[in-house]
Formats: sequence, structure tokens, C-alpha cells
Amino acid sequence: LPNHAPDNFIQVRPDIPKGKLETITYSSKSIGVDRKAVVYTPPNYNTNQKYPVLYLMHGIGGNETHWTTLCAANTILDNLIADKKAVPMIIVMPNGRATAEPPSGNFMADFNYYADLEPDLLNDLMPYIESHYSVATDRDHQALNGFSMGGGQGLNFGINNIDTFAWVGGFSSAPNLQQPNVLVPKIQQAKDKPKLLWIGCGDKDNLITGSWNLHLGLDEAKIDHVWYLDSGVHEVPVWNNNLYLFAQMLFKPKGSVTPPPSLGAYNGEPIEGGFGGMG
Ligand code: FER
Repeated sequence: LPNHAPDNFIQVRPDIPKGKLETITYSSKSIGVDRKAVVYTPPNYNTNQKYPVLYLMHGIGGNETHWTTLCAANTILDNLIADKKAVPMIIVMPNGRATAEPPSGNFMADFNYYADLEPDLLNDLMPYIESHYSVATDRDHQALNGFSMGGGQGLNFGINNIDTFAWVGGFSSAPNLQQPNVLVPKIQQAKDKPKLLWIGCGDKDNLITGSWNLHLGLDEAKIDHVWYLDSGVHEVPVWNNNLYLFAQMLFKPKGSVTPPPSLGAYNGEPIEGGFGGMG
């Protein structure tokens, strides 16, 4: 893979088939409330075949629409699939703020609600998706990732459930990302190793320390992973670019895609500022 997407990667191309976006509502027993998610089905979605699924989460202050409004997940996948660079897949974008409490003015107080997505995702949303869409349900066909709070969720939940998700990552993960001493042993003890463990971040993002420490911990434990440094702060272009690259590695045989070299550079020093705005 290249070290960055081409300039036009989020442009809507009139000449190619498009996937569809729909908003679903499922009843969450875990949270005790009806909840929404946005589902992308790829171009020419056909129920005669089973599709792999990527669960993709947003940042703090966000909701299930952020990956397709603030970011451009559907356009990125339409373009990649048209160019045969990504396999057709379903993308499920949950609301990562898992609570019956209505959004408040102070979204930094929502931190803990993001941890509560784990049972909702596994016990409510995934069964709903499996009964309403033509999806494969084994670990080799299930991926989990997100940006910022969603990146922390992707890595925390993905590593806690390696038997469910073989493809796991985080983009610009927020401070909800667990420490290497929690995450690394879970990978070491897992029966099946991840097929892809992606840690991506902007090289000027002041939240980079968590991703960096996990990368170092994985290196020390000799656990195979992709460490991808983008050039940028905590911002949408980094998340779109990470998705462009990550999606091309998904659901493909190991070794068939060479991971991207980093674009940015980082030496482990704390970064001041660099917080481009909330997800
Ligand atoms: C924090 C810094 C960033 C934090 C959360 C975030 C609650 C989340 C950022 C995002 O999701 O964009 O200290 O703690």
C-alpha cells in the first residue's frame, strides 16, 4: 500500500455503482432502550452471498452518522470496491455512546458510556445485523475499528474478543484505550492471533501517547501489528486516510497486501496542542 491515499479518494465518482446507507433501529437489552446504527451495504448487495462485516465507531460528541457525514466511509468504500482494491463488505456504524441518558451539553462526561457499548455491540447489535443482513458470522469475516473514542473501543473490545474479531484496529485512539499491560497479555493468551492489528495516528496528535505505548508494548512482545503514522493532528483527514488504507487489508489472505509505510514521524516526545477538534 502507498503511504497515503490519492488526492481524490473521497470524491464521489458519478460513473461507479454506489452502496446504500440505511439507518436501523434495534432494541438493546443491554442498555434498555431502542438504539440506532447506520448500515452500509456495498454496490450490488446480493443476499445469495455472505458478506464480511466491519463495525466502525465514532468519536466523543458524535453519533452513528459521523462516519458518513463528518467522514466519508461510504464514498471511500464505493471507490475502493470499484477499483477492486477492497472486497465488498458491509459496514455497521453504531452509536458508540451507549446509554439511555439523552445527550447532555457536557460530552466529556460521556466517557464511561463508551465502555458500555461492548455488551450492546456483542449481544444486541451483532445479532440484529446477523438476522437482517446477509453476513458471515465467523471471526475471519468480522472486523472492528473506529476513530478517537471509537479507536479506543475498537482496540479494547477487539482484543477482549479476539475469538469474535480477527481484524482489529484504532485510529487516533482516545484515552479510553487500555494500557499495554492489559491488552498485550490478552493477545498472548488468545487461541487464535489477530489477522490484522492496526494502530494508526496523526504524528501531531496530542493523544498519540496511548497508541505509541501500545505499539511499543506489542513490539516488545513481538506481536505482529501495523503501526501507521499519518501526518496530521486529531482530525477527519487522518481518519478517512486510515480507513482508505486499513480497508484494503481487510478480509484478504495474510501477506497478500503489504502494509503502508508511515507518512509521518514521531519520536515519543509528548505533543502540545495538536487536538484538532472532537470527533
Ligand atoms: C480526553 C481527550 C479526548 C478524553 C476524550 C477524548 C474523556 C476524546 C476525543 C474524541 O473522541 O475525539 O481526555 O477524555
